[in-house]
Amino acid sequence: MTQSAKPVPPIWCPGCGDFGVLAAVKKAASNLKIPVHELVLVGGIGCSGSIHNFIEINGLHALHGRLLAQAVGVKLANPSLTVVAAGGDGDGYAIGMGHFMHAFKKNASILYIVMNNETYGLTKGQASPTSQIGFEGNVEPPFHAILSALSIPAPNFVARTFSGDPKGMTAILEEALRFNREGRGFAFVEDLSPCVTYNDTYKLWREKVLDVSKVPGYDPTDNKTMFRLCLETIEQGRIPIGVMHRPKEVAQDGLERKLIGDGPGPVRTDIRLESNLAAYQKLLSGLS
Ligand SMILES: Cc1ncc(C[n+]2csc(CCOP(=O)(O)OP(=O)(O)O)c2C)c(N)n1
Ligand code: SF4
Ligand SMILES: [Mg+2]
Repeated sequence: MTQSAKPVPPIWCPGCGDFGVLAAVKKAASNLKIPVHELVLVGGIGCSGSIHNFIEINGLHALHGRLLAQAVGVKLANPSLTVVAAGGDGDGYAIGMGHFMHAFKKNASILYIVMNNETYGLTKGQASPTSQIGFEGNVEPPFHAILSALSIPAPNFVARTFSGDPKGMTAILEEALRFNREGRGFAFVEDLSPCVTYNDTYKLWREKVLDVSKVPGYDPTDNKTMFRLCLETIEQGRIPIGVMHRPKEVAQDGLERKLIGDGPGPVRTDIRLESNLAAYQKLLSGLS
């Protein structure tokens, strides 16, 4: 068993949306009774990425935009762990974009939470890939991560939450973690997490969020339906939240199972020479 670090008080600005994510992660993990030594949180670089310092957990601070590679690595090394990657919109959708798209294809059973505040909070409020046109001189339309997620035909869990609705967020994180722990694959949850210092969107988002489960035709088992429904919701000036993809199949489809099967993974495999001598000699004889 590893020893988890003791948490320190959050250094976030009072009112930052990331507090809601911290509380919801703690509550969801405790509701599911996940032992601390089985839980790993890989943080990105940014205000959001420091979340692992504020919770009693095995934490790892990844390189900027590379938290998914590191989180998938942790899962493949020891599939019995519950692995959460958490970072910002800059981290995930700018420098980390390549890894982000591949994560849906790879489908390792980890949870990725993006705290989207539509800005680079830590570096003092520049425009990010999700910023609205006009924010800090931005002239580009915002990137919609949920639409990209839904465009990939993979059995991932996809959802969006709002820090102004902590109850809804906790329920969704709980479902996502359950999905991971059943080995069913990748879970992506984008949380709308206002940066009260550089981009205070609380009031606007509270008025505009729309729970997609209330929209006629809602069917989270069907990507095509949900892509259209979310796109139309955005075109109407609303912000879709809720579960966007909940695959029908209950197959244990995670990458770790495809690569490792039911085995314990490299971390728990006996790699001593004396235990593997016969296999080693067979390998050598094949080379001569
Ligand atoms: C390789 C590299 N490039 C740039 C930076 C500077 N940097 C630190 S955090 C950050 C962006 C943070 O924005 P986001 O991921 O949205 O997190 P937030 O602070 O908004 O939670 C950048 C560009 C860095 N640390 N490393
Ligand atoms: S600068 Fe913004 S994102 Fe960073 S802690 Fe403060 S409110 Fe949160
Ligand atoms: Mg950000």
